[in-house]
Amino acid sequence: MNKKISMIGVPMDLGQSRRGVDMGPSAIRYAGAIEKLQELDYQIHDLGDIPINRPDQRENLNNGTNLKNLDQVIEGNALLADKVDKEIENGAFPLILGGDHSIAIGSLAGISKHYDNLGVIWYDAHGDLNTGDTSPSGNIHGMPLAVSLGLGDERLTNILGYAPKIKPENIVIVGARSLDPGERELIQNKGIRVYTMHEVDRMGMSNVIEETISYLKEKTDGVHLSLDLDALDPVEAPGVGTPVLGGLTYRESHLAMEMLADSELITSAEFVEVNPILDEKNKTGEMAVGLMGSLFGEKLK
Ligand code: B3U
Ligand code: MN
Ligand code: MN
Repeated sequence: MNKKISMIGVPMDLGQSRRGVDMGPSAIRYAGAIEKLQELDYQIHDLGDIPINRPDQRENLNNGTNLKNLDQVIEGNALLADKVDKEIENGAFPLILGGDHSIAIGSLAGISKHYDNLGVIWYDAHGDLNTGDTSPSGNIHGMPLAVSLGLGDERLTNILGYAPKIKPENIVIVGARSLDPGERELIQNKGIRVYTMHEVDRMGMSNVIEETISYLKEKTDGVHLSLDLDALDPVEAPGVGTPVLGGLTYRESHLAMEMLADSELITSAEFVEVNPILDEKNKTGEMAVGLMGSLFGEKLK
């Protein structure tokens, strides 16, 4: 694993409706992210937080779309994309702290520029494959994977001036258990690989990640891990905006991270949707840091 990590916080809460997820980067830092990575001998550069502009009025809809806070989400993601792009250029591993999952739009825009065939592991209870047309909520945090495939509003898909950012056959979704009808259709039509909770239960996490690794290893030249804390069961990670019962356990998730560490496949990562307002004594922030430790090879120490 690249020993030089650039940490970038994105205090974004405008991609969804619940307040508090903008404090996610602070909660993750407070839970000891930097110390943990230093213990593992990484050289870590904390770049602080991307400035996110507050709208005068939240959820004010832009002309002709149902996308909430569109201008601010575009603006924040464009800044993030630039920052990520520069850090990769400087040879660092970008580690992005959310913020709601809409920030993956900017992360992937900045990262994918550097790869011909970027792979993406989307660790999430949701597919985040909605567009304005299929979204039940208008919340952009339910859309970043679709946007990265080049689907949806052009101002989102075209951040950094190119689209699409990723190919459907380079995506693996793990932990899904809440998919909207439009998302299911997209998964079918595009042939996106999904391990829902059903597959995790039947196959076991070990086989799921083993298959994921061999699937992506052959055809990608880098793999981004986008980890939404709501992939985990809300009993263990209660500090998220849209908890869904029946999620991944602490143990399954650590195993997944450890196997990814062993594979040396991961070239960038983000931890999103930690909402300390909804949390119990920063349990979810601490979960994020624990998983980060495993992803960066704690077991091997
Ligand atoms: N699929 C729903 C709900 C949702 C997506 N992502 C989260 N919740 N965290 C939507 O609004 O698109
Ligand atoms: Mn998500
Ligand atoms: Mn989710």
